[in-house]
Amino acid sequence: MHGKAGIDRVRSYCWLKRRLRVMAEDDNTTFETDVPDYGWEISMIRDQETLNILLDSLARFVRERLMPAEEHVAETDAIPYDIVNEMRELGLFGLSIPEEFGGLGLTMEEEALAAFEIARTSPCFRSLIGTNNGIGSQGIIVDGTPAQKEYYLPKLASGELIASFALTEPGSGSDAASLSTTATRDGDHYVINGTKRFITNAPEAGMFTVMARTNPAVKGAGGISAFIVEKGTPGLSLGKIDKKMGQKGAHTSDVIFENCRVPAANLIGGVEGVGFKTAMKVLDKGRLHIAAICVGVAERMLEDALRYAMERKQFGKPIAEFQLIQALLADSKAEIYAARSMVLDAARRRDNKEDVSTLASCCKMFASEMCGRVADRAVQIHGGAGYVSDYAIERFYRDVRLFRIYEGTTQIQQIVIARNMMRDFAS
Ligand code: COS
Repeated sequence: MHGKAGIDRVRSYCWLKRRLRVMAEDDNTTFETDVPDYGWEISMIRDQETLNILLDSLARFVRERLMPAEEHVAETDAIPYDIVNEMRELGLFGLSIPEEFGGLGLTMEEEALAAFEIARTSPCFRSLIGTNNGIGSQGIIVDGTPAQKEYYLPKLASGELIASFALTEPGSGSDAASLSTTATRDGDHYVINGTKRFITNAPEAGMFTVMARTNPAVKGAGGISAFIVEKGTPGLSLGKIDKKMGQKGAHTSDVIFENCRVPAANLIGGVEGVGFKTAMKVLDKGRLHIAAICVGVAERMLEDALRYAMERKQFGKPIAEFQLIQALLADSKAEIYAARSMVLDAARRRDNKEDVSTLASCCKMFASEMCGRVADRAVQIHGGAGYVSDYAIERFYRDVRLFRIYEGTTQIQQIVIARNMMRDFAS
């Protein structure tokens, strides 16, 4: 099984390599990597050459296919079907799904490096593949039964199925353990009732990872279990698509369960009462991934701001030559570098099987707040042009606001970090 997966992987990389060569021949450029040299030894990378090919192909895909489509996607609030298909062909839905289930099986560090590249364009593209690689599939990966893994993961890795993570409810956001959706055992089924809110990719999803209370007598985390619920299950319906501030092209909606009967075999891991812990483990990884995305988006915004500052002339010279503009550029560069270093360090530690709950929250908090500051400075550098939609920065400014909120607000990250510090001190 592993051998075959390895051959498939090499095949797919060879295919990528061939495709890159064809692309390079088409535009008469030489075939060479344009992925930055990160300047330090990357310890957990298993195969640097194939990783470079992957990162290079992502960089080119982002530059040549996704960036030119940004405005169209923002206007239509939809990612064109051919782009979704190309994302499938490139294996983007299965980046972090284990190779034995048809994914690329990237380590966390490799995934972070891939996220830096994918995030250099509108975040909606990442959002579409993000749930399959992250919060939508991870519950099955970390705690699923062998049968659940074998059935669902290959479909998620290929992009045949889109996964969604349904934790938040109208009355339960930051206080996730207070959720009130119920799952009542009835023979060899569970009957689910309740409403989930702001669920990313719900309109596109073929399956949902749903946290519901199986034991109403236990009010907190211990009464919660995690389920896989497929689209089309009677009793499952969606609310209208939310009108969001930004991230057009990525969709969220309510997911409503009314006497929705789910086979008992869909209880993740086959064990009741551990669903909250599954969700927290999923979020540890998700928070690290979002932090990596914040780094990539910030790099893009700074690149746009630098270009503008070099081209825009006032008082007889490019505004980049003024020291107050230089301060905005330099502060952003330094903060991005700090966030990048944090993310890679935490990712390596996760790959080394360390508990990174605290570090993932540190990364999510710092990188998302950093991203907000970089967006603000980039708008400032653009001046009046930054406030109108002719420049991408107006869109990015709205898009990145979400990073400080979802997968745990900055305030929740602070609570996680401080609580873990106190727990470690006490022990
Ligand atoms: N990994 C594994 N287990 C974890 C864990 C983690 N990272 N974090 C908590 N747990 C366990 C705890 O050890 C505890 O288990 P025991 O009862 O056996 O000791 C259990 O889960 C409950 O944890 P805790 O008591 O810390 O839960 P709280 O209700 O106090 O709150 C917070 C936890 C606030 C951190 C949690 O609700 C949270 O992250 N909220 C934000 C939710 C969020 O990010 N929403 C975004 C939606 S997804 S886009």
